[in-house]
Amino acid sequence: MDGTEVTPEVKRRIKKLRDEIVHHNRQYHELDQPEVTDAEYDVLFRELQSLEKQYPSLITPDSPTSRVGAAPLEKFAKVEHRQAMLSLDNAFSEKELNDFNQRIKDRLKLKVATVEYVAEPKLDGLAVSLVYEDGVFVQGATRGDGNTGEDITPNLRTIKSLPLSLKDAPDGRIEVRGEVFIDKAAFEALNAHQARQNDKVFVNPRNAAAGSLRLLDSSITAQRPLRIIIYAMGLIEIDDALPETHWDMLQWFSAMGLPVSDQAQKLSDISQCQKYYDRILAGRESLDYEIDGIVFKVNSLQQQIDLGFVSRAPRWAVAYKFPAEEATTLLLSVDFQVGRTGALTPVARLEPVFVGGAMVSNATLHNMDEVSRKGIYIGDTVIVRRAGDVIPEVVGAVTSKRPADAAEITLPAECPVCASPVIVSEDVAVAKCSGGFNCNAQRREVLKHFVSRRAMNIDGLGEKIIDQLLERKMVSRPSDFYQLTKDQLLELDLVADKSADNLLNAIDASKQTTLGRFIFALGIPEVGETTAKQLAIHFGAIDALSAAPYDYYVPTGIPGIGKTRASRIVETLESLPGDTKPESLKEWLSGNLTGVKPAEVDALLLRYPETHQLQNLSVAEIQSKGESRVEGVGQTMAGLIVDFFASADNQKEVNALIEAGVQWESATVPNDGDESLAGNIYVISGKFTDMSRDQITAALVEKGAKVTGSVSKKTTALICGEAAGSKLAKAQSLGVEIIDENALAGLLN
Ligand code: 5U1
Repeated sequence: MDGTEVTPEVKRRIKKLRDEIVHHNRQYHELDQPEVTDAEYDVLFRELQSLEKQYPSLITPDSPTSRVGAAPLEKFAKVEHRQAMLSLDNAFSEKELNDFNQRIKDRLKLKVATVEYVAEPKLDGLAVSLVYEDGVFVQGATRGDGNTGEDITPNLRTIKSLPLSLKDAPDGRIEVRGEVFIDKAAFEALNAHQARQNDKVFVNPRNAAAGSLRLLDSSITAQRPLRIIIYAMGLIEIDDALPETHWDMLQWFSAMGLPVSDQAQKLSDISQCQKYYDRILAGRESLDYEIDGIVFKVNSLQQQIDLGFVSRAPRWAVAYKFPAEEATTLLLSVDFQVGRTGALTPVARLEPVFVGGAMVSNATLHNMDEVSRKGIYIGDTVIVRRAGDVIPEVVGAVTSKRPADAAEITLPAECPVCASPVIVSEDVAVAKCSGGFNCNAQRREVLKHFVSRRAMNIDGLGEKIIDQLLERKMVSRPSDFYQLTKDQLLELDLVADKSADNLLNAIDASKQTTLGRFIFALGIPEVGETTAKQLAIHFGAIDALSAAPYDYYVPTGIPGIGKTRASRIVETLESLPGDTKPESLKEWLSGNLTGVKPAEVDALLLRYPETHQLQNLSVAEIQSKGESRVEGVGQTMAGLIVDFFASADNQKEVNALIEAGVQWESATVPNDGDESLAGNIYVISGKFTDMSRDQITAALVEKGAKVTGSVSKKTTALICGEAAGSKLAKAQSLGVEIIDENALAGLLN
């Protein structure tokens, strides 16, 4: 199809391409059932674009190519609305809703009959008007002041759910009104993208939608995930008769391909309206998009005409608003709260404001990165958000209202609770108090976490009691709970005889727990309930967990060797003769490992210099950055777990808890019933050739033994490899038996 002469064949091809693209758009954007891949879609789209470039006379305003945006505008042209764009009166209570219904009945002189309504969620977006001429979208405008808006046609064209032409539309003019908005998930993704690009992040989905629609460069709008829902008609000039009810009008719109709310419902009377409101309010969080209330409209269009308007708002409709989820207030100051792991969280102290159905005077600012990303200063007027049960947060600042003396929010150099230095590491956003367990705030949070329902589940040990126990120095570590006496508890305020007994019973009952709960209760940074369970299943014993080194979790392997090559290497190594001398290994490997570079052979030998080591390698050990052996435990978390158990204080506390009687059902590691080492306590130290330290731990634990981190008089034996160091000296001084690798093999067989 060369040349510029328009042939019937070119016309047919263009029509076919447009039909196909419109079809695929619908399958993808409306029905979520794509029939072609993105690449296949792109081929069709590009062919249409190139044909339109070649034959500009064939470009039509409804061509799907117009969705990618047009050349940037200098400014928006004004559009006079031939029929004013109305606003809505609000209702804020059931009484106000009933008053609205009564006014309608009075005006319509209906004594007993009920009024039928249609309910639709009130989207929190931007109202627009769309004009279709003979079924083709020709103009779209903002509401503006209701009489004059701005022509944003190129921007509206980019919205995938807005049909550029209507199905089976009558000739003439059809004007409809609706709301442009952004889904909650798409908003989060958009903001994440904006942040990555160092571009402006939006305060909420409404602002993102409004900002995107009012861009002079519609090719940027085309990249924004905008949606539209149509809810009313504007001026309609067609020969056909119009529907008689609002409900039928919505069905008509939908049949023409205009998107209408899938939550719209016809309701027989006003009591049904209240029920609808309650239902949608309760399920508001599960909707994909933000709504700020419900719009109720009289269903009969004749009744709507009879009722008419008062100034800018129709008498036949009302917006029954939900409690606002966002409000503005003053940021008075910022305090820093210290969490269980020492993380400092900036907390905004606010002039109290009613938001999301409650008074809010504190809101989280998450961390200092968030503070600078949001550009918030003390003294600012800020937007506060409280949705459902979510902790209130400061969304952003109203910069136009910033006072001259607004002060920067700065991280304190010292912990506000214990005055230890605050540490900021480069790789994580959070600042931390370095006081550890000596910091009262951290101590308090550790204790609260330990007793919490999902951890040790000690019923009745609330915040107030923990605070008193801490103040009176009756408890400073979790294991101290198990030493509490009734007399001590009776000294506390609000603890009577009966509740002291209950508390002691609850503490005692908590001793019988599960390994997963116990690991979770320890409060290892980042280790949540699920990971704690995974660790319990994987290791089956606390000793095996505490002995596992970093490399155990995330094998670091040989740089550059991926999973496929690692599998091939492991397969080949199976044929490595057992009697190969170390000095011949390099030759054997170079001759047998195909596709492995000499530098990689060297790296392999450096790490595994012995024949038997090479014969027993796993894919995970060779693969560079192999997958974690424990689900959910990546490099960062592995580091935190290892650090936790490397601390002598933490080891001491784990032992103290076990000595206090905390216990769980036997290990989840499969065991053939051999408990021959039950009751024995081993310590492992040094380097071993045949087994890794965690393999040794697992093998001992499987036979019922305990493996601990430090040598004491209770230690049965020290399993001693090469370069054992101070543990060996301690074992010798205490007269503890010392077992070498050969003797260990005998113990385990
Ligand atoms: N769902 C819905 N939102 N909304 C907003 N319907 C609706 N109707 C409106 C407005 C401003 O006005 C009509 C009364 C035309």
